[in-house]
Amino acid sequence: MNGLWRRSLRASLALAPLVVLAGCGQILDPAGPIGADEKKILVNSLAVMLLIVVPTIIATLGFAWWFRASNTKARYLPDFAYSGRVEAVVWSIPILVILFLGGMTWISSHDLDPGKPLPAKPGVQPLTVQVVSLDWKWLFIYPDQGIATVNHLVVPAGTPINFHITSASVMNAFFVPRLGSMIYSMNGMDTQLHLQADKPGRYYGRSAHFSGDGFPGMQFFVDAVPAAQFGAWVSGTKGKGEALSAQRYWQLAQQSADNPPMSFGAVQPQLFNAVLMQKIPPAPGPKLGEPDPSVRPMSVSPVGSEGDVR
Ligand SMILES: [Cu+2]
Repeated sequence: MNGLWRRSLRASLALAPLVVLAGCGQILDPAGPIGADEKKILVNSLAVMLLIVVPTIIATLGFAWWFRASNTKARYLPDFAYSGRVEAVVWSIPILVILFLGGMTWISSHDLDPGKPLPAKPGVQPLTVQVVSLDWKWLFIYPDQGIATVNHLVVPAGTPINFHITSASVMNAFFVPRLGSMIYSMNGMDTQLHLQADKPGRYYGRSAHFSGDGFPGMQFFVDAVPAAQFGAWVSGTKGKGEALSAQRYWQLAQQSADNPPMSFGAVQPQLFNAVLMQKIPPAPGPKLGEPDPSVRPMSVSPVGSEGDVR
């Protein structure tokens, strides 16, 4: 038992840096204005809280040392019951911190409202991307360009991107850590999010809300490229390969896991609205209580054996 405990402790210690690198490392290395502002809030609120935590820890150690039994210079007050001055310090500092953190949250929540468009530099046209979370992949529709991709997003760097996000099935969360602002995708709802990548680069994105069997594979890359290269990518994709008709969309919406990136050279107009208004019926979603064998082979222990939780 001791050995097992020590082994699992060692395993979790070994994994800790990986967890930090995978999640927080990306958030602490923002690549756009929203991500940068969110990092600033994170660091500022940490600093405000440390302003309380550090003096409290020092004072605790200091008091314990000063009022030790062998210190004859410390005043001994066995009947001490109340001090107005101590009460004032103990209550006023937390109240100030709450006011300060609350004020910071109020201001930044309005500043970073996901529905608020980002300012575009003169001559830069913001890009609209419609996002649909399917079982279990991301569909990105470029309505103005008339193309679509799956599990791969190409955007021009330095250009504000207006995302319209919905889900064809259960709830998911759209999250590109280095660009900022995780936001939910929900069936029948048009969630808006405005992000921008400042520099060309490849940024990791994923679903951040568990949505069933194929959830681990709901990952994608955002390739931010110079504006000219984006134009070339659009014309290289447009009119080539498959078209995303309503029928093809219905096929795509069926459950499948670990989908490689793909693109469509044409998209049926108003497809996003048809999904949103549920003119196309919602995708199946995870089945409760039974693993879906169509998703991928899964090792399922026979009913009644160890590990069966029903
Ligand atoms: Cu949640």
